Amino acid sequence: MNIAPLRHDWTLTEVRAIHDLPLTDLVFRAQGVHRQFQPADEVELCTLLSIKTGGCPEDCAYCPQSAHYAAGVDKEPLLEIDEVLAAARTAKAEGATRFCMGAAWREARDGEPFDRVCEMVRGVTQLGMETCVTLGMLTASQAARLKDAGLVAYNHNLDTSREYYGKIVTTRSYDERLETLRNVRQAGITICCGGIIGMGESIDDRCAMLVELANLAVHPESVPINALVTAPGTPLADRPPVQPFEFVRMVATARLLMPASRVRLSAGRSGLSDEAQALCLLAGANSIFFGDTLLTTGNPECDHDRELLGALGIKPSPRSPVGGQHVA
Ligand code: SAM
Ligand code: DTB
Ligand code: SF4
Repeated sequence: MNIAPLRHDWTLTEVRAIHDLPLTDLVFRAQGVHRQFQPADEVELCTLLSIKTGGCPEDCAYCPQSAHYAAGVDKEPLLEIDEVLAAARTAKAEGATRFCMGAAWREARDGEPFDRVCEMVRGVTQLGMETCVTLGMLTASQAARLKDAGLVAYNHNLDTSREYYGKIVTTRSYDERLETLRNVRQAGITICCGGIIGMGESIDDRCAMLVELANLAVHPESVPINALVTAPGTPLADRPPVQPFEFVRMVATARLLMPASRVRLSAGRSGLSDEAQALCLLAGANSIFFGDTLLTTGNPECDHDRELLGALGIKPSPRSPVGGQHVA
């Protein structure tokens, strides 16, 4: 069978045409590509931990951790290394292979807290888990230090299209996001980068975000597709829920554009039925956040996820040797 080469020259028109295919055609095509590039019956289990919660200086309109809004999330100090390692051990015992630590920071700053995060990465790596962190903006030298500590992946989302971005965040620019992604790539850390749907953006905005991701020189090894989890007190608190088929379309389009990447069915799974989740897996999702909480909001319970995967005959994927992929 001919395997389609990875492309980095997608146009918005092309991507919109894919996104808008009849759903059965879209899912059929996405599943075909999925089987060329990915084991068909495996899903990665990634557990999240908020290592520094709340009080963030950024004004991301979706985020309950922003200090600009009264979302009822208290500001807490950076966790101690032992607390984080205990959580990672539990996640491993539950069956997760990847552990992602998130901090409500605008940027990583050199000093004791950053040194501590490096030690957390070292410790989680020693447990045999694939490590990911998301700390906001990162310089080249900070990226190099995280790499040295064993970091596999850095999560830094574009969130939406360049055009819509200013409606969601005003305290940093799209180009600053892209610069951090370059620093991460240069350090030899894999990239986890995706976005959120359901923030009032148009379908073109969704497709334009996927174009940005797919036209990076190397595709992000991991692409989280989040549906907005509405948080009371934030500007987006009253957004209507994302319709399940919209989630399916985003996942399938991401799979078709970035065949060798892991596409993660991320925040918003609690609002999906088991059947809708199964359709997302059929459309090419092969990673989920696994654990009863995301960072500050809820997620399906581990027992329920185990039952669902069991019923579908899908196995948790073994840890990947380098956390990813492929170079284009
Ligand atoms: N502060 C860092 C940053 O913004 O890069 C790291 C943590 S931040 C919580 C990580 C990502 O979580 C955001 O980029 C966003 O895509 C996602 N996120 C945050 N709040 C969300 C929500 N309410 N619903 C869906 N996704 C959300
Ligand atoms: C990502 O794309 N989604 C995760 C992770 N990367 C860090 C975060 C989702 C957060 C949902 C809202 C919350 O729990 O605070
Ligand atoms: Fe801060 Fe990240 Fe939340 Fe934005 S998404 S407010 S940067 S924690």
